[in-house]
Amino acid sequence: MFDAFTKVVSQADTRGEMLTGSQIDALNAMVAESNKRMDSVNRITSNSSKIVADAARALFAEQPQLIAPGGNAYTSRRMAACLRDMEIILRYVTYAIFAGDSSVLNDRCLNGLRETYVALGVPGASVAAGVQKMKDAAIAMANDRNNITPGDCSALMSEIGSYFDMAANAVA
Ligand code: PEB
Repeated sequence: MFDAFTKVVSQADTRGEMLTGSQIDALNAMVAESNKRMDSVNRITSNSSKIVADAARALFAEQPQLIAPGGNAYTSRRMAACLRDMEIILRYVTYAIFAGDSSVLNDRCLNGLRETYVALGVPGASVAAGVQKMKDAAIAMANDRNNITPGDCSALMSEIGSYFDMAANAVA
């Protein structure tokens, strides 16, 4: 598991080289902007239950066959597993945002997830649709200009979006 710093160190060490000026500049810029990152993680984390529940409701409204008899989220046990899965994915996405690196998400959550879903008969494309709904809600919250000093958050928002996309693409 890497963060933005250990990733750069690991890559430099693999090549047996000193850190480059541009690597140091990039990490320096990340530190300078880190309040935005921490605020985003804080907002998403403290609204995680709402993000999961709203995304699940919207998913089941769009794909009612999932909760009809015979559907993969039918019965309370499978509904609970589904909500739990969405919460797990959101949790790992927040770790990746915090670390500024996707390795924790990839190594501990997404690796083998597609195969798990195939084996269980869980429709991966539906999980991906749910993840996309969580992405939209999370970005709307993180990018809400109320009660903050407005600034340019575009790079961070696209980074946040990329972690959700990674999760969706891993199971779609
Ligand atoms: C992944 N999900 C399920 C299982 C596992 C995971 C390992 C099987 C064991 C269990 O039921 O608990 N676990 C999960 C995960 C990690 C992990 C992400 C990462 C670290 O350890 N069904 C739907 C929706 C979707 C869904 C589309 C969006 O119709 C999910 C929610 N996952 C779902 C369901 C099950 C499941 C299991 C319904 C139960 C399937 C079953 O038992 O038939």
